[in-house]
Amino acid sequence: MSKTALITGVTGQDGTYLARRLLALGYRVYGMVRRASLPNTARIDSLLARAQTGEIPFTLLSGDMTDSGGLHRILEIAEPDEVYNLAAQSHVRVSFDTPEYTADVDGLGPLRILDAIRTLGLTEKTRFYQASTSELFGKVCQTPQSETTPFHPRSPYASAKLFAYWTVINYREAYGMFASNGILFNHESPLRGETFITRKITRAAAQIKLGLIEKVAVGNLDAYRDWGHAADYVEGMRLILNAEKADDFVLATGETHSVRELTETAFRLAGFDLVWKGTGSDEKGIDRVGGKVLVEIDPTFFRPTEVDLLCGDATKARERLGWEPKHSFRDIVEEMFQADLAALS
Ligand code: NAP
Ligand code: G4F
Repeated sequence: MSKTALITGVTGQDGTYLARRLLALGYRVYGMVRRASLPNTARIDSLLARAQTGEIPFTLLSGDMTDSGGLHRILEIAEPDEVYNLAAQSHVRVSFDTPEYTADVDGLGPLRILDAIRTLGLTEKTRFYQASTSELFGKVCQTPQSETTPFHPRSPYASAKLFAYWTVINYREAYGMFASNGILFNHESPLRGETFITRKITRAAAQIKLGLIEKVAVGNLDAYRDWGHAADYVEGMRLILNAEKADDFVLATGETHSVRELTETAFRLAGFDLVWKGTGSDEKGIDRVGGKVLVEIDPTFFRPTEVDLLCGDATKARERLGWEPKHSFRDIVEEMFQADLAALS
C-alpha cells in the first residue's frame, strides 16, 4: 500500500525536492499552499502539470500556518501517514523585522498541526517531521555541534524554532506521538530563494559575468556555515520519519566555509579572481585583472546578533539512519552558478 504524505511549505526549496522524492517513491502527496496575489507555485509547476494528466498523485490544499481551522481541515482531508512541516518564515534577517509574525508561523504553527493530529485521533497513524535548524545552536559553545550541544538562539527566527523543537518533544513524551526533529544545517540548491547568501552570490556572479549588473552588496563576509545540498537533506527527512522510533537528528556535512570563501569560489567560476581591500564596512572585493569593484559591504545586511560559526556533527544520522551527504561544497556552488548562468543567458 502506498503511503500518503502531507508537506507544508511545498512551494519552497525543500518542499519541492521532497515532493519530487516522495512521488518518485510512489507516495500520494498533498501539499499545503497559501494564497498569494500572484502565483507562488513556480518551483512545483512541472509536478502540477504531471498531476493534471493523472501521471502522479499530487494535490494542493489551501492553508496557512497561522490558521488552526484550516490546518485541521487539511489534516482531516489528507489523513496522512507522514506530515513534513517545512512551512516557515525562513529568513533569519527578516525575522528581526517581523518577530511576532515569525513566532506565530514558525513557533505556534507546528503546535497547531501537532494538536490537530491529536484531536483528530490521528496520533497512532500520523508521523510528524519538524524542520528544526542549526540556528538553534546560535552563539555556539562547542564545535562541531551535535544533538547534545546546548542551544543559544540569536534571532526571533531561532527562538520561534526553539519553541517548536521542544513542542515536538513534548507531544512525543506526553501523547506517545511519532514526532521527530531534523536539526538541519544550511542546505542549498538552484531552487534556493534569491535572498539567501549562496543564491545571492551565485546569481550575482552570473549577472556580473553577463554584464547585467556591475557589483553586489553583501553583509558579514566572515560568518561560517556548514553548507550541504537540499536533495541530500530531504532524503534525510524521509529517513528520520521512517526510523524505528521517533528521535531528533542533526543533518550536516561536517565542513564549514566562510561567506568570503563562498564568494571567491562563485566569482572564480565566473572568471574573476577577487582580491580584498579595506576593512569593515569599507572592505571591497576587486577583480585582480580588471581592477573593478565587484563586491562591497552594505551594513543593512548585518544582523543585530549574528551566528558566527556553524559546523555540524551528523554521526548519529550516519550510524542510525545510514544517511550521508553526497554533494561537496564546490559542486553545490558550481551547480548553482551554472543554473543561474543558464537561466539569465
Ligand atoms: P523556503 O524556501 O523559504 O520555503 C518556505 C515555505 O514555507 C514556502 O513554501 C512558503 O510559502 C511557506 N510558508 C511561509 N509562511 C507560510 C505560512 N504562513 N503559511 C503557509 N506556508 C508558509 O524554506 P526552505 O529553505 O525550503 O526551508 C524549509 C524549512 O526548513 C523551513 O521551515 C526552514 O525554516 C527550515 N530550515 C531550512 C534550512 C535551509 O538551509 N534551507 C535549514 C534548516 C531549517 P511561499 O512559497 O508562499 O512563500
Ligand atoms: O544565507 P543566510 O541568510 O542563511 P542563515 O541565516 O544561515 O539561515 C539559513 O540557514 C538556517 C540553518 O542554519 C535556516 F534555519 C534558515 O531558515 C536559513 O535557511 O545567511 C548565511 C550567512 C549569515 O551569517 C549572514 O549574516 O551569510 C551572511 N550574509 C552576509 N551577507 C548574508 C549576506 N546573508 C544574506 N541573506 N544576505 C547577505 O547579503
